[in-house]
Amino acid sequence: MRDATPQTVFLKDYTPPEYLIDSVELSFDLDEQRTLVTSRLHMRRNPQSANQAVTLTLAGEELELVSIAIDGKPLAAGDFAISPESMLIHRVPQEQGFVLDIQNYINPKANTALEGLYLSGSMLCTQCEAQGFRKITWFLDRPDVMSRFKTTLRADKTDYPVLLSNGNKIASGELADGRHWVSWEDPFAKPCYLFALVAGQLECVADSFTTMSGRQIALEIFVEGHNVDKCSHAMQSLKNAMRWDEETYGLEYDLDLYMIVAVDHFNMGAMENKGLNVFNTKFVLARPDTATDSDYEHIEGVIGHEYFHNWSGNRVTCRDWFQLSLKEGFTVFRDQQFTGDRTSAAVKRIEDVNALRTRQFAEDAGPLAHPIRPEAYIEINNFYTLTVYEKGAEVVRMLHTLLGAKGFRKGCDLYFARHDGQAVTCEDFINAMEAANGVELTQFRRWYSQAGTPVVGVDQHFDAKTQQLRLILRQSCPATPNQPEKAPLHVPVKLGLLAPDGSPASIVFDGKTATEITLDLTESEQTFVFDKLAEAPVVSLLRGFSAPVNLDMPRSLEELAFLLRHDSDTFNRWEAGQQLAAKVIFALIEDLQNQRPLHLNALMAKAFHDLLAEEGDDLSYQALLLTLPDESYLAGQMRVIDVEAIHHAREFVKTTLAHDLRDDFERVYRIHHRDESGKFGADAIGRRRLKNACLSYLNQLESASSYALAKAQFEQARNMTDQVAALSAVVNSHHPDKADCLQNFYQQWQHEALVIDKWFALQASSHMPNTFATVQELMRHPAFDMHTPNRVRALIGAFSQANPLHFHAINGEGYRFLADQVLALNTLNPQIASRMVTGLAQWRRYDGKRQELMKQQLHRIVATEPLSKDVYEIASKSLA
Ligand code: 0A1
Ligand code: ZN
Repeated sequence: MRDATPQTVFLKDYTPPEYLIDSVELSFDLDEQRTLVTSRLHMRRNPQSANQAVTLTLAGEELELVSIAIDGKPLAAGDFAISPESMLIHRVPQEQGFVLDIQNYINPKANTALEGLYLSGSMLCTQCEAQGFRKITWFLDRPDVMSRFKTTLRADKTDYPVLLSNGNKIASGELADGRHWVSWEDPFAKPCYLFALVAGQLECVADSFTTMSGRQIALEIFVEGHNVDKCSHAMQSLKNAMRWDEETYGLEYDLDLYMIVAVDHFNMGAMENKGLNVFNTKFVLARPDTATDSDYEHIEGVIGHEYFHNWSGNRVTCRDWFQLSLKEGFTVFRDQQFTGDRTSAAVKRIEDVNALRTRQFAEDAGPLAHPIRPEAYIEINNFYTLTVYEKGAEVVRMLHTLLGAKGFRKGCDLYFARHDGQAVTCEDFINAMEAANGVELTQFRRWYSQAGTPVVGVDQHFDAKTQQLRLILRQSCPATPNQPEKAPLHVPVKLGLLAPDGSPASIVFDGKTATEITLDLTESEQTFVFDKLAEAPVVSLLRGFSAPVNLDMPRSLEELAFLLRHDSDTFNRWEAGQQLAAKVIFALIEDLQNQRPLHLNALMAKAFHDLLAEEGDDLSYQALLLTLPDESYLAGQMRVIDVEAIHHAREFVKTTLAHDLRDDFERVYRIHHRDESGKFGADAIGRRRLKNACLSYLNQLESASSYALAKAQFEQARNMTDQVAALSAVVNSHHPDKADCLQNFYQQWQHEALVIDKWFALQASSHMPNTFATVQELMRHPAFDMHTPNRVRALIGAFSQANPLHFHAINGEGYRFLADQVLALNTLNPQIASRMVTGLAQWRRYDGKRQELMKQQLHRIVATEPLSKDVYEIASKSLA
């Protein structure tokens, strides 16, 4: 909990560690409430450190000391001092290395924050990133201290038959009183944030993988007995990831064993601990009847992400936590490439950009904006952000675009060769890219230090006489906290030209001819001239979303419809449809605000009619083309967010399209409606997506036949994608059987926690009128539990982050509710509490009344004592 003034940590204050820990011998006498930790640290002074002080400061929190000795000699009370966050040893041997022995007790059961060693159900597990290891024992808990770990676990054999840690199992045996022990050794030096242990009654699903050099790796997934039938997809995903990293990056796995453990209680998605990943069950367990197609894809993506960390994160790690994007931005980029290769690259890119623009752009435009390499933090756990992860991945993607796939690979090869076994910085990554490609990326580096989303404005002039198109690009970036002035960035702008008939036009630029080029926008304003154009072309700009910027390029509805029909760039084709819909919706919002009657623009209906007549081969992509921009995406485009007008205008478009094109939606629904449960090929998934997109439109009709359609699909579905799509339709309508459907679904799935999470989330995000009352009722439901992060996210998270209409109710009940829950979580699980506060951070974007109501709740939170650093930092920065 918070001291009087929480300290800020600054990047500029970084200094190398004064001491090093070459190796560690840990042993654990495991017990739910009283685990004894025995630690032997082989330490020495760091020759790289300039500091000559003879004191040693170790981090440690919530630990009960039993004994401490240096080189076998117990320390006297006056030799050291313990504070709530550290231990200071006044004098340690300087000349040669020394051995520090510590014994301490910890209480896993009392650990509801889920960092350090904690209980998940009846299983003991650890989470050490970022600074959880200090809740296990006193240590130099910083990523630039890398040590070899040997770990022995002792525990009751009945309660904890499986005992796991990093590396290879080297010995095991029996003890008296029904206890047993297992020893593990990790041959690779690592920072303590990658340490892990797991103990429990677990079943093992085993397989193997033969690496490119012919080594056989044992693969083991550990789950509770009732989940053994939901591991095959995760296992296949792991093998796919291992092969992909060999083929794409030339990177091979290094240990002989790779273990994954799935736990019910986890603050994040998963964790890349060396050789022993710990996963949120959400990203492991899948069976066709319990997991949706999107769940299947996310599982493969997260399994890939953690696996790829073995190189980008573990073999080469971060020097300090300000460099977090070094491993996260890079690894997200790698997992995006992987999923793109495994599924539809077009769909994956659209999904990623959509998430970036709706969520990261909001972060970048608000009080919590920070560069992908932050310069200061109070609580590092608050910096596992969309900016560090998703914008970080965009920055790596821009390097890939600028250097080309081959050049990027050369840069990666050099980075891994230079820094294997080291803890390094983002600067080292760019240096390797430069050196391997003989280029200079001085200006590009600004992406690491500058926060905010740049705006790129466009002017174009076509001269029929000279047959030239002049394109004037301007860039600017709004001020962000502590960064009032911004310098121009190096923005790669991918471009194509379309002839008036929709065919690609040749690009003659700088004396060269191409069908697509990448412009280097480096100045605040720059003019690009294209030659030999007989007619004015239509410009397709920022193809593939080649840079994380806001493009300010006014276009007519006709031009957008043209691009939606003809653009050969799958991203920009989809984008044209989104812009078209957004433009139509914004016009309707104005009509609503001025009490004018609403009419749907005929061009929009025509565009959708054409889309529904199309027979494309990527049906998931077709489904995306039919999806209207999200309410939160639209909100991000408004100066003052009008939650209600956005909702009603968007609903009006959806309902009118459903009425006008009912036959088309029904026809496409029928074409693709069939039972392909258990099939996960692109075709089967695409058919489900397209069909369910149609269902969602038809559901707007609120008619006997639309009710029958949803109900029939709900009852007949034999896969979770179709079942949950149908239930969502029922929940988001006045369906007469809503209560029954919800009840039946609950009955059917009450023993599958991940499915019940969907049940909570669906109800919490419904736009139907009585949602807030339902949410309050669900808080009292026996299956709701504040100690389970997935459940909290499913109910409180979904309501506050995926239900703008009801969360932002003008009477302030949503805000009050959220603050109540934040304060309840503050003492229980600060990380989850602070994630929930972000629902209030965007208060400046709303009208005066809502601003006041949101601020009131933020003030209430900040005034609470005691307040965790996590919540304090987010709430106070939101108000600043
Ligand atoms: N490194 C993990 C994410 C992670 C971060 C922090 C955690 O606890 C505070 C847990 C997991 C990843 O990127 O997958
Ligand atoms: Zn990661």
